[in-house]
Amino acid sequence: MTKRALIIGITGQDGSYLAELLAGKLYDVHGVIRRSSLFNTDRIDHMYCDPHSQNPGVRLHYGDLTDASTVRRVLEDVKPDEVYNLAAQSHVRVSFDMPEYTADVVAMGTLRIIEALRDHVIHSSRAVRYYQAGSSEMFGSAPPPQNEKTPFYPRSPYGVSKLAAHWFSINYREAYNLFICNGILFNHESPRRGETFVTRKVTRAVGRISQGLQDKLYLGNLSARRDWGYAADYVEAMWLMLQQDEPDDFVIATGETHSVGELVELAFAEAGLDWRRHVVIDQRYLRPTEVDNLCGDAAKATDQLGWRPRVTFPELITMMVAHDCKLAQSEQALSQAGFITPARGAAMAGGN
Ligand code: NAP
Ligand code: G4F
Repeated sequence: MTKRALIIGITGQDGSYLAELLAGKLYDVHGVIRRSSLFNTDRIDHMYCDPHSQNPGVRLHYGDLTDASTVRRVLEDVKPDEVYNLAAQSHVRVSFDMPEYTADVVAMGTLRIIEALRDHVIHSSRAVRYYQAGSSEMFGSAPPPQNEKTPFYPRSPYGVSKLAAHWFSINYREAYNLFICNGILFNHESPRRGETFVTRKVTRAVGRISQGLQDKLYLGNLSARRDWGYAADYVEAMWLMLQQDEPDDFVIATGETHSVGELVELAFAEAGLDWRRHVVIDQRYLRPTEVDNLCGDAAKATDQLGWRPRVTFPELITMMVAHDCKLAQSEQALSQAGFITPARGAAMAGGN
């Protein structure tokens, strides 16, 4: 029997890798996308086919987590076996600028989905499994190593909202006997990472600096430490959680921590550049409250799911720098041919 999955947040970094993973396992993959004035499907375009063709590939439905009625309708139309909620205003710094919106999407949005799920399961008598994308930001200032038993102490509107979503999910699992799993994922990156998260901001800058498209890179706190893994490894853990006999919550991490400064040094060295000549500290990228040190202990996931990360931190940075050097070469060629103006340079150097 073909399984059907609904990925909410399919256009994001993780959504795109998860869609590939599930399509590879012959799932019928559906995703929710937001209406936008420009196409926002770059990360999944390679999987999308004309709906009129024989094999429609990934199927997309308009929806938004701020709109309960569409969430409900998509669930009823698709009738999925598995639902993955990866949708979020996922930028921590931006959550300080847009706290109410962040809480609406991240916390209330989750509640809207699981409320709809609760009714759908009752009315359809179908068993539906649900994955909730939790975050190591929920640990905030709890000292490392952090695991499933570590008390939470979030430090941003994003972290607080993710924690509300986490507890809503646990409450619905216990109250209504729903199959709901919380993944507590530490930072995971890739060449598809959004360009304003620090790893990608750095590797994009390395590529552009090496092509002469940019000279400076403006960053905030170089001392913060993160446990960085590879996104494609992490989506496998999401799927594994939903294949277990009982729903549960799992930390997913590499168990290794590095500072932003180490990341910068490694990425610039990869392209033969001296970071000290290019990196400028700009106060605007500091956060009102910072999460200083994240390092996860994923022993439970290894024991119970058989999951472990494959790609190491240096391999991840090499992969991202190589990708972004190629991207910068194309940008340079297109700009020299007069097809584009590299005006995004300023935004690239400074965005969040
Ligand atoms: P991402 O690249 O920012 O993708 C977020 C996705 O959510 C995009 O598809 C986005 O659509 C969608 N979205 C945003 N607001 C929405 C709304 N109101 N209604 C419906 N969809 C909405 O994030 P990611 O890195 O893939 O992360 C996936 C999930 O894991 C997120 O919930 C994130 O908070 C969480 N997480 C991420 C990490 C990490 O290190 N990557 C770690 C822990 C937890 P558009 O493309 O239209 O913007
Ligand atoms: O790359 P970041 O923006 O990721 P952050 O805040 O850790 O959040 C990411 O990981 C979470 C999991 O722990 C996810 F839940 C969340 O959705 C997101 O994917 O920042 C990492 C560190 C921070 O300490 C930040 O202060 O890098 C520091 N940093 C220093 N300069 C910067 C910059 N971060 C950004 N984005 N931009 C800078 O210029």
